[in-house]
Formats: sequence, structure tokens, C-alpha cells
Amino acid sequence: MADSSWLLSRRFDEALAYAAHVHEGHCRKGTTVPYLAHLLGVCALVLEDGGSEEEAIAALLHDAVEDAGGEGRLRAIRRRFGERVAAIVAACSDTDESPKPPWRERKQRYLAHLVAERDPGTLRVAAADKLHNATAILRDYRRVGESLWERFSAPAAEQMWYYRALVDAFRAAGEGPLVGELERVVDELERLWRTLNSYTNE
Ligand SMILES: [Mn+2]
Repeated sequence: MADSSWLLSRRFDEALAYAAHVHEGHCRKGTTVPYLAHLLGVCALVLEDGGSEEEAIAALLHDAVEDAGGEGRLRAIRRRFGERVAAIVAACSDTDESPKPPWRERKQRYLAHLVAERDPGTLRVAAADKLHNATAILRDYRRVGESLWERFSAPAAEQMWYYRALVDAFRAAGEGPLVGELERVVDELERLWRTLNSYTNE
């Protein structure tokens, strides 16, 4: 087996433990799946896409500010893992306000910010995050059908709008294998949604 210690150091192990600690007891929306599964999934996508250790660490911590601690959490991440990791985490958070602003407004702000993003590391972590979410949605939509949407604060049509807008925003910011993969998953999600709702869309 090739040696990967040149890429992943103790700092990565620390980030893994830190992410598990920060999200302890959290589950994926409307499920009993530990939130850590999402963070590991995003981290795996980043590493498989050729991401650096700092990008992989940012992947593990990308939801820590938004979901677990706001500005104070971002300062702690900067102290422990450095400026580069903190910058990616900050760019991947669609809000650090509490309570969060309304859904549509928050997403529109995030999309506007994404279109203008030029940092390849941030784009890689952000695309891996959205790809992992879209893949989970598609898988669960196949399993449970329309009741899936009860998990989310925004209805199905809004989610479809958001995922298509994400693909367009990533395309505007720059191409990449993760974006191509995201587009294929979103295409499939739309196809399934149209099929299941053909009686209302005709
Ligand atoms: Mn996420």
C-alpha cells in the first residue's frame, strides 16, 4: 500500500476527533443517521478528488460554524487548524446568524457568493458537500417517496430550484469532476420528481 503520511498528518486525526465532538448527538435531518456520516462522506469526496489535507480538514468542519457555534466556533477552528482551514469553513457556511434568516433568502445569498468564488479549495469542499447531500436525497427519495420532503423546511419545488441553481452557480465558478457528478444526480432527482408528480405537472 502506498504511504499517505505525506498527505494526512496528526492534524487530520485531530480534526476527525474534533468534528465528532462538535457534532456529538446530532443527526441528519429527519433521520437517526449520525451527522458525522455526512462529514466523513464529504471528506472522502474531497480526498478522492485530489484535495489537500487542509481541504479535507475543512470538509470535516464545514458545518461546525453554521450548526454548532457560530463566530466563536470559527475562531476556535482558526486557532486549532489555521487560517486556510478557517477561510474555507467560513466560505462554506451560508450563515453564522442565529436564528437563521429565512430559507430562500439564505440560499440566494449563498448562491450569489458561490458564483463569485474563485478559490479552488473552497469550490471543491462546497461541491463535495452539495454532491453528498443531493446523493443522500436521491437515495432516500427512492426509498420513501414524497414523504421525504417532510424532513425539510422548504417544499420539494424549492429544493429542486435550489439544486439546479447550485449546478449553474458551480458551472459559472469553474468546472470540475464533482460538479459533473452533482449535475448527474440533480438530473436524476428532477426526473424522479417529475415522474412521481406527473399528474400535477401535466
Ligand atoms: Mn454539509
